[in-house]
Amino acid sequence: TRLLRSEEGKEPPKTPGGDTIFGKIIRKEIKADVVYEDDLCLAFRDVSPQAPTHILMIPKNPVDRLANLTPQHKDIMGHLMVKASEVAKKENLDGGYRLVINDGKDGCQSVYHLHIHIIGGRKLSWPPG
Ligand code: IU
Repeated sequence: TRLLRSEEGKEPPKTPGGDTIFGKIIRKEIKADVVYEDDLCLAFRDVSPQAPTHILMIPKNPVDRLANLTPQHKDIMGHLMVKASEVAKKENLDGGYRLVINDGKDGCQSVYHLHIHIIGGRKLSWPPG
């Protein structure tokens, strides 16, 4: 049987560094339900939420995937984590929540603009599939 769209990873693009749908969201060419924004990052609600709260936190300066991080990304990755935790607090996820970064096809990555999923609002299971 076919997997649900949300469970499917994609092969990375042949030419990395290209624009993605998240670039269009950053430039406001596509509407999104933005919950936090600053010079470095943007957080918006996932169009296909997998839990009562499902937000994506992305860097404005795109990095395609976790596998391609370098030491120069240390500051931005720290910023994304700290801001994700602040967003979770604002969403009242006091009982707990999860941050997820999918990498590559086997990791179920479908958009090649690195993003942190902020998932909560219900009891989550472990391990993930
Ligand atoms: P993934 O980790 O690359 O699989 O996550 C991509 C997410 O982006 C996924 O949860 C989609 O529902 C979500 N998304 C979105 O919020 N808006 C879009 O226009 C597209 C994908 I395309």
